[in-house]
Amino acid sequence: MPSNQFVAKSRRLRSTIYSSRIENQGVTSYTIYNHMLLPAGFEGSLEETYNHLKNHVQIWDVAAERQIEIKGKDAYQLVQLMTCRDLSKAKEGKCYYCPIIDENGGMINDPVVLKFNNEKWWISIADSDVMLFAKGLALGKNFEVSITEPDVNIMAVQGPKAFDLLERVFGKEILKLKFYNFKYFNFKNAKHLIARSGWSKQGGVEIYVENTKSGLELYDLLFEEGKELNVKPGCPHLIERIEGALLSYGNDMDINDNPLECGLDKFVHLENDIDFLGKEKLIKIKENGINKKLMGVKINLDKINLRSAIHLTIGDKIIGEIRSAVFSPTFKMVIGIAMINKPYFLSKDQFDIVIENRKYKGEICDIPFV
Ligand code: THG
Repeated sequence: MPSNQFVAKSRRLRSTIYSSRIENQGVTSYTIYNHMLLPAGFEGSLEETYNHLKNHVQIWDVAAERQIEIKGKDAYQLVQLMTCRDLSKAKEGKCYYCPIIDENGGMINDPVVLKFNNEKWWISIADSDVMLFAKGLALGKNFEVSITEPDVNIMAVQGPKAFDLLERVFGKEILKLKFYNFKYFNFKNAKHLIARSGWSKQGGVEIYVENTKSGLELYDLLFEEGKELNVKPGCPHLIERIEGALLSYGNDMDINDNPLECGLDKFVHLENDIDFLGKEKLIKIKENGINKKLMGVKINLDKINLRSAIHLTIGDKIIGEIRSAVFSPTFKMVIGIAMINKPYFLSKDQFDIVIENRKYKGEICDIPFV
């Protein structure tokens, strides 16, 4: 079957400030994220780019992680209304991974939230229209806030040699940046917000570029200075992110799942005196217990290509569905993230999965994978 379909680019499927560069650097596929191009592959096999990410340093165009800026007198109240994570004691200059939920506790998004001060926040969103949700809430609640999507284009520097590279450009000061903290650093007459974060478990930073000219000069310099370190362009990596159990909104979970079902209990604060949508619902769900849960699965297979969720069965019974999966060179089998129904997530049962009319055996396990 021929498979040379292309995505037709247009203003609506927005390019990023880095698109022309990565297209000269060997990007081979895109996905669409927040109505924007997000690179999904570069030259070399998936396993080669995986090994490179785990051993060297990569620069990623993750501009599709859009910022929703909430500014004004009621900014804290609005941000808190959207998330079940207690932000009442959040500190300026820190990032917070936060489930955003609706009135039923359903997941709307799972962004990184940046606190500048009580009256200015950025919500660094995964793939859903948080700005519209925030605007609706602010209008309904008569909040005094402005809600915008500023032109911020993140480039991530990820991999074990990320700080070797960053030190060459920003000096020793950058080494002091702590995990999930952010600070402004000067480069060529502009300041760039840099956070120690990123969608890999290999370490590194994300540079929130607001000044395009300076940002592109920085992008080029990182590649120049990184030659000795074997720097390469890259993108969020399917194998690495599944092995690290970093969740992907829209793939692993959506509005039909609540944060307790997603295993995000650490970020669900029901005891405190804060006001957020869906709080009563989540309290009830916690009391009654969840009916399904995101779990790991391991399948005796040497490749898989998931386009949509596939049912997992025991006998005639559907016990859940696999939502993301990939062959892992580390575990030497297919690993995946699956929503498993009660009571099967409690016992680590063996299941069957049918792919192209053939049946394979797999087993349920905890995530992160060990
Ligand atoms: N960085 C920024 N914005 C983003 C992402 C990012 N927006 C979209 C998407 N990624 C949001 N989703 C996630 C999912 C997981 C994590 C971050 C964003 C993550 N989790 C860490 C972990 O699980 O180890 C840390 C969580 C914590 O302990 O606070 O990093 O990557 N700017």
